[in-house]
Amino acid sequence: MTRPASALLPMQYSEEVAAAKARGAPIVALESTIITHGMPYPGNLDMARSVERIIREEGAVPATIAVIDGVLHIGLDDATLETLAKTEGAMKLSRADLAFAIAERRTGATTVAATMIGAARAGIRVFATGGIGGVHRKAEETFDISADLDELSRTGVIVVCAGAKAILDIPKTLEVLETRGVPVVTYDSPVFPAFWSRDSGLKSPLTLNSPAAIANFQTVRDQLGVDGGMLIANPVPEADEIPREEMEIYIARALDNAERDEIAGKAVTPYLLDSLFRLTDGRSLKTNIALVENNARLAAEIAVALVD
Ligand code: PSU
Ligand code: MN
Repeated sequence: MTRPASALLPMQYSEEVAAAKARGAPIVALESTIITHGMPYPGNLDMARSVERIIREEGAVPATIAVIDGVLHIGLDDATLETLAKTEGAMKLSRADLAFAIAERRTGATTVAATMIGAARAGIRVFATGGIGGVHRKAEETFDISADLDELSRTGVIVVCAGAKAILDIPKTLEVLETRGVPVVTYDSPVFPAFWSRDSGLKSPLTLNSPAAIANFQTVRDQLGVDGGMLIANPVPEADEIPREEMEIYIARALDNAERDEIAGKAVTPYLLDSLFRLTDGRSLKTNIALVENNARLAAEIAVALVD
């Protein structure tokens, strides 16, 4: 059945997020593709719960975003979070198909791009994730460039991540972000991080050392009328990192497997992540969870600084 043209967007706030909006409290958006396509169960559920807890501890309210049976949810209650973490057939939604899932009453998890759209629609300015999509290696042949990069250039949300994964071409990813006018700010370090590792071998375009300075930078962008998002890269804590040289060996193998299995399109990133979990005997998952938790904390601090 189609909906009448006059109907409002089917969008639902969790009670906690609705209350936070009503009192003007800081809110941090969270994506759901990392839950359904980024990590295996039950580690994915543990991660989803712990990032929500960390955001609350820091004085903000978490809003995990997903499409459930055609409704755009801004904030999930714990039972829904658990169901989603166990769901096998969820769509992986980006700008191209977020509206499709709502129109067709499907269930889908939001990538960075789709989460930014949902967050902006809900008036949420800060979003925490693990890693963003970017320019894939050999993109000059495959044209595989994540829609996350274009979204960052057009949608006004601050995205806190741990850098770009070395499964991507990091120099090309930074070039595209520069071309599109997306500020890339590394937190408390002059070098851009590479997800599992603190050092990508590349200098960060910009560096800031406090959540207040990041909030202030955003305020000046607003005053200047510069729209679009910004990317905050937060290096993984030293105790949890896997050195770059070591990861590179596993990454080379994962990329070989992907080529052999002729993986393309949306399936590439989930395939590579799964391959790496296996190749590292789950060690990459431990690091992945630690860095998302670290990002959730910083995102909450930025959200708090923005409302102060
Ligand atoms: N990086 C991760 N885990 C993830 C993803 C990226 O460490 O789960 C997901 C995010 O949702 C990101 C998406 O937006 O992969 C990018 O997919 P693609 O490369 O197909 O655009
Ligand atoms: Mn892609």
